[in-house]
Amino acid sequence: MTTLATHACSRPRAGESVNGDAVLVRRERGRALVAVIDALGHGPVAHAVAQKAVQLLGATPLTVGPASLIEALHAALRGSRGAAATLVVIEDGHLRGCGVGNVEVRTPGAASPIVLSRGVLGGAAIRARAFEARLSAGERFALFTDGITRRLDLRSVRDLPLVTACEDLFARFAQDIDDATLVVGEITS
Ligand SMILES: [Mn+2]
Repeated sequence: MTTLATHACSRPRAGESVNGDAVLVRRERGRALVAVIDALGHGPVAHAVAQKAVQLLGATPLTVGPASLIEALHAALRGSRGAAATLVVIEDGHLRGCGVGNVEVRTPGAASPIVLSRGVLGGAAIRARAFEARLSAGERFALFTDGITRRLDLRSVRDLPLVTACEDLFARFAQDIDDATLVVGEITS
């Protein structure tokens, strides 16, 4: 069984009091789900959409797999302003994920370049493609919204403990112009 530690940093765009980004980390038997949602726009309406996504992901069994979780989100957000989301399910040293829109994922050991599907969850038809990577003990991955610059480099903090590493990256790469969210996960055994 894979043991996973995570740390998340998230804050609303400057001038907003609620966050249109959301993070969910959830464990179910031998599996762990890490999901990052970025509802379109920002402010209270985006916040409500992101929370709806969290609620749905909190109530869906992880056995269905990442592409089905994304499809369930797509259906649940229909009629809303929509969202981008990327999620990964960690199990037995494997990371399997799926994303629609621009929530980025960084992971070592990916079998092929990770391609996120275009589109908006809740909007027009999407094609949910899953991606996969192997993760060994001590390895880290990151999910982050577009409030964080893509220059983010996990290797630059590899000697720091997980919490410090996440906070350091967030301090350096989060921007005030959008809600910003970063989750770093580490396989601990
Ligand atoms: Mn955003």
